Amino acid sequence: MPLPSRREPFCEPSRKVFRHHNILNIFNSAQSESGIIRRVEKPLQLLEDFRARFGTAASVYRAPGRVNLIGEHTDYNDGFVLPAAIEFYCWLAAAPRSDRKLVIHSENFKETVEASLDSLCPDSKNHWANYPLGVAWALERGGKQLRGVSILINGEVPLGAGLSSSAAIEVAVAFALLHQSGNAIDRIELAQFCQSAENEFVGARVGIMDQFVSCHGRASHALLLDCRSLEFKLVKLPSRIQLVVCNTMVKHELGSSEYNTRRAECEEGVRTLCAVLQGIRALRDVTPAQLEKHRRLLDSKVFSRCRHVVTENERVKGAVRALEAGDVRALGPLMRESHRSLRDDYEVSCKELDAMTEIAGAQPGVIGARMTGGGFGGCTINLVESAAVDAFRQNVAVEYLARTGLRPEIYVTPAADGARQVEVGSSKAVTEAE
Ligand code: GAF
Repeated sequence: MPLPSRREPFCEPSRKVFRHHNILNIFNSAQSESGIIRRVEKPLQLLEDFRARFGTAASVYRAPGRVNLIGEHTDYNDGFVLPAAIEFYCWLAAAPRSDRKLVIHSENFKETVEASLDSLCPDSKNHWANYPLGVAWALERGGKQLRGVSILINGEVPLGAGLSSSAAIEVAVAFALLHQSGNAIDRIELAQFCQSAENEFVGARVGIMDQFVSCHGRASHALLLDCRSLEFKLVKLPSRIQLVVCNTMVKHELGSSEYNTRRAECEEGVRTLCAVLQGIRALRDVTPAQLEKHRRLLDSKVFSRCRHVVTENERVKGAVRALEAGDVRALGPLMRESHRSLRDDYEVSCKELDAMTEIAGAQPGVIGARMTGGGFGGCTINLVESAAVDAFRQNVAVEYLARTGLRPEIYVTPAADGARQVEVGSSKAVTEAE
């Protein structure tokens, strides 16, 4: 998330108000008042742009960003997460080449990069191209035989907003490279390749949540993921509830180094607890009662970090139980407590996220509200009864502006399907295929 090398291709060097990006504006113009998205034109436009640039026909692929309902900063502790893919995609058109080159043009950055598959190495720090090149590097290193491919990218996941624009580009590129090179697609492996690209090529020590849900998301469902075994379960979301994402318009900047610091603090906690809890490998193996019992062994800050993680894992399980029992209201207190824990114990919130959550929580029809993603800016996730969504959007926008001076963006998005090839029909209809 907030790592400079991961998100910062899209960010500025200090914590700042989010700068609008073209594609975000395009997305907003495609979102109707009711929040329903119409984007049949998108793949057709992309194919036209591709032909104009590369002179050939192409195939279209897309991979979604994500919003996390609950389970924050638990993925790299081998814990549990409950994200959903969202209807904001990284789109790309791709066609094979006769050489071993990747030629990648970003419509967002209006820039083309060229690289040989035989000598892939990171570009300058924070360059957007490190994500697609890193994915090719990870696939080749993993033994996948790739061919040269021309790629045109158009990302509509808001950049720097904590909705995983990076995972979306990684997964879309990996899917396209494998497909164009005639490789079978194993979605678990795909997510792992993308995570390795980000960890080892881009240099950001992120967990696997974002890439995994971008691969495995399902419309109308959240996804419970065990980040150790990578077993997952789709959890149906109630149809009378909408996912409403509120963008504070503050980029999650401080997160860069702080994300790694949090990871290191969790690892320190595990090292210390190993002395008294034999066999533990990660905070996933520690219960809240065990942590409390051995509190005196830990530095107070490390204890707080660990407490967030071990209690958050319990909240994820509670949230899934509630959804499966049809008791969506029970998510309210869990989301509230998750936000409080992220703010006070993990210290990854900021005043804008706190204000947004507080304002949202006071609106009629709101089931639950919390920050989502790595923190230090970005978005909140709100579960809102469908009938209350219009008033929610209006009231939150007005109150947040009055309180912070920032004009928020508020997106209503269904839970979406994971990465796929998009078949563009002649009648402008879009059908989706694996
Ligand atoms: C970012 C990371 F990329 C994820 O792996 C996860 O750790 C998240 O922050 C916090 O839950 O999105």
